[in-house]
Amino acid sequence: REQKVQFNLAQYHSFADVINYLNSLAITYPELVSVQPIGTTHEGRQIPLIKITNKRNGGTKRGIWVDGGIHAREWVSPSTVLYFIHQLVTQYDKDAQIRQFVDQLEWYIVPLLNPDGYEYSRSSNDPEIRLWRKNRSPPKCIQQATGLFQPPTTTCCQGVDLNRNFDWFFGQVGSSTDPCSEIYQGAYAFSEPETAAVRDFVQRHRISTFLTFHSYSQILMYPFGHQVRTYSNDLNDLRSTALSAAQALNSVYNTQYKVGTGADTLYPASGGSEDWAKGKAHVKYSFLFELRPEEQVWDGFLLAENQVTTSFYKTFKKVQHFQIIPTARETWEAVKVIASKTIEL
Ligand code: ING
Ligand code: ZN
Repeated sequence: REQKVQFNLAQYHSFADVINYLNSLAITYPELVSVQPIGTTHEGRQIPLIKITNKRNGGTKRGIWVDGGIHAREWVSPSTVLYFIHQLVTQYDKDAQIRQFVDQLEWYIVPLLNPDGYEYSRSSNDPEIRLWRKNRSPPKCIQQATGLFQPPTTTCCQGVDLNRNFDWFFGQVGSSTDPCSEIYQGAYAFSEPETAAVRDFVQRHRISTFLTFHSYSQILMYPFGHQVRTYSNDLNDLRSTALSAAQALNSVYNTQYKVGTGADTLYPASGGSEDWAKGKAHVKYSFLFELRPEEQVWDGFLLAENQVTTSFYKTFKKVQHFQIIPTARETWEAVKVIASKTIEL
């Protein structure tokens, strides 16, 4: 059956290609896979969710939520999540551990949570477009003073930072009320169809583990990100799981990850999905991955598919590691550790 579903995981794909891939998996592996839309974006795209579980054994199973591509320019995130989907579906018959994951868990996976932003970022190499972060919510306009006795000008900008739009200390820190800002939080929590879709789906299903994938910086974060030195009361469980996951990731190519909260490792920011999942939806395990490359790289969103394409990587030594497949492979090892912990709950 693997030959029937052709999809090159080593390349970046359009939204339409991703939809076709998910649908062909559902047709080819009907006993494991279903695909459903969880919401419709401002530009009218349906956000697809793929559910992977062994449908022949019923009963209530724990759910694992996985999303990629919440930020448009972080292209390696959806690619990595698509690799997970491929592993779960095609290794079911070949790998006893994967079979256990698919038999005993319900995987709810959204590889492209922000399809409007993603397609926009693919539409040009102009940095303003390729490096787009937000969704494509309609223009919001603000009056700006230009000077004494000058008429104010009106500026209109599109897009909300979806990872500032969740209901967790919304609008408090590391976010902006300026619609032109890259970290514009939106008019109110869950104002956006993409974030409202996550909220509704997670609240209506039994989700034990929430995993959200970003790039870049090589950090595995646990809650909370809105304030330094602020943790959930089961910090020890989250931290030990994250450390085991980071160690498993490291064992593949020796990639070094930092482990900690977003506030302690990067900067405080409120309104993030990982914090909301833990603090408001009460999932047990909530983690945010910042994938390759490491923090110090300046053009890390332009992670090469499988060749050295960007100026920076030409001069960089560990070039072969900045690729989709190695990034996905090592990250999958971390996800398997977290999935095992979810089964043990
Ligand atoms: N990084 C996350 C962001 O949304 C984050 C990381 C979240 C840091 C919450 C601190 C708190 O800013 C990316 N990739 O945008
Ligand atoms: Zn991000």
